[in-house]
Amino acid sequence: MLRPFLTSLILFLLLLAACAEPQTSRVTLTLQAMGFSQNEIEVSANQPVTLRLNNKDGYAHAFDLDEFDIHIQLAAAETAEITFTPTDSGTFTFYCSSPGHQAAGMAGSLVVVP
Ligand SMILES: [Cu+2]
Repeated sequence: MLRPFLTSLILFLLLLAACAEPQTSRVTLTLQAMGFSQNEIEVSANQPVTLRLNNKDGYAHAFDLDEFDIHIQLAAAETAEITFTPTDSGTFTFYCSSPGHQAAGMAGSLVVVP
C-alpha cells in the first residue's frame, strides 16, 4: 500500500520545512514623484529581507533607515538591492535624505513584527 509511505513522506516534508532556514522575504519599493510606492512595510524579526529599490525619477533619491545604519544613494533611474536582517521588533522610519524630499513626503514605516 502506498498510504503509509505517503504519510511518512508528508511528515518528513513538514519536519524539513519546520527546520529549514528562515526564508528571505522580498520587498520592492519604487521611488517616484516624492514618494515611496509603499508607506508601510511589514517584515518579521530575525528573518532576512531583501529590499529592491527602484528609482523611476530622472533625479537622485535615497533610502535611509537610521536604526539599521542603511543609507543608499540612488542616481536617476538607478535600481539597488540590499539584504538585511532586522533583529529588534518595532516601528522604524525610512525616508529619502535628498534635501527636502522627506519634508515633501518621502518617508514611511518599517514595521518589524516579533
Ligand atoms: Cu527622494
